[in-house]
Order: sequence, then C-alpha cells, then structure tokens
Amino acid sequence: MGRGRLILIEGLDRTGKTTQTSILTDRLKPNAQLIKFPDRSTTIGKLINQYLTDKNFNLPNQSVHLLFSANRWEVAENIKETLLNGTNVILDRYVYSGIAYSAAKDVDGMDLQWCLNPDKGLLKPDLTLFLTNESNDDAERDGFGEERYENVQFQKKVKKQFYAAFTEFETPNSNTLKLVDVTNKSIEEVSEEIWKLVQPILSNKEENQEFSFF
Ligand code: NYM
Repeated sequence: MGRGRLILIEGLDRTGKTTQTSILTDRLKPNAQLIKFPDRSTTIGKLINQYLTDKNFNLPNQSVHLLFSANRWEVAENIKETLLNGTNVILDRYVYSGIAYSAAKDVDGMDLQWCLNPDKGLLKPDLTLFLTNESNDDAERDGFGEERYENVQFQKKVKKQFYAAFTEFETPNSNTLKLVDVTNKSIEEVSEEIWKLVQPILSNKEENQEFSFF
C-alpha cells in the first residue's frame, strides 16, 4: 500500500475552498482526513482567531506570521503519520496562504523568502489547487468583510502574492500546481473539475513514495 496523498486547496477568501475541501474529503471517505488552517481550536489557533476577529487586538505583523506558521507545525507530525498510514490528507489553506497574506502587507523585510522561512521543512503537497474567481462576486458573498483582510483592495494584493509565491516555490512543469477558475460556476461544476484533477494523483500511488518538503 502506498502512502496517502497530500492535496491542498488554496484561494482567496470566499472562493469556496471550505465547501470544496469538504466535498472532496467526503468523496474519498473513509480514506481521507480534512485539515483546515488556521486550526482555531489550539492555543495558538485561539490567538489567531482573536487577531482575525477583533480589530482592536493588535500584534506585530511578524508575530502574526510566526503564529500562523506555528499553527501548521502543531499538526505537522499528525499529517505525516496519517499519510504513512495510507490515508489521504486534504488541506484547506496551508503554506501559500501564510506567504501570500503576509507578503501582501508590504512590510519592510517581509518578502517572500522571509515569509517562507518558518515553514521550511513542512511537507509539500502532492497537488495544490488554486481556486480563482475573476468576478467580484466573492466580495458579495455573505459575511465578507467581517474579518481582518476581507476587503477587495487587500485581496487583490494577496492574489498577486499567491502567484509570486507559486512562481518562486513551485517547480515549473512539475504538475503539482493547477489553477481552477470558479468564476460563474456552480458548486457541482467546480467539484467535478477538482475530482478530475485529483484522480490521476490518487491512481499513481505506487510511484512517488518520497515526500517533498518546503
Ligand atoms: N491566513 C490563513 C493567513 O493570513 N495566514 C495563514 O497562514 C493562513 C493559513 O487567515 N483571511 C488568513 C487568510 C484568511 C484568514 O482563514 C482565515 P479562513 O480560511 O477564512 O478561516
């Protein structure tokens, strides 16, 4: 039996990541576990939650960045063990969100490489799917604007940084990154598209047993 596959779904706020990661996990059950970042249930996650939801709770940008990274390290071993047991792990956000949201703040010194550094050594996904929405519908969805970072201006900067991070840290032509355009598509259409992209990754389990790392 091969190891499980690590599949990441990334995207801006309200592009449907949470819906799609749970559809994909259900489809693969019982052979899949869903992990969402930030995991707001841990001690570090609770601080992150407070930072995101309480605009009067301020922390230095560098500290916040390190908290998000620390939150990933809290479950890193669990992810590896699950994969070694043959179970697939589906991630709702991960390292690229960490880099893109922090780099979008335009803080001196917090460039892409600085942002990646604390995540160095984390497992790299076998497949990263980036959901993009070319209309501004995402801004109109329920709840948009309630949390820190949820404004159209900032989201534009984040999108740019996502692409910059992919260019910098994904191996070109390696087939480990796919863009999924969700513009004007139904949940079912997007989930079918995702399913088609995921299947080849799951069917070659006997190959590529080695883990890759950031
Ligand atoms: N976010 C998420 C970061 O700024 N850095 C990170 O490393 C991660 C994983 O948290 N606006 C931001 C992106 C989102 C916010 O995520 C909460 P979600 O998926 O809305 O719960």
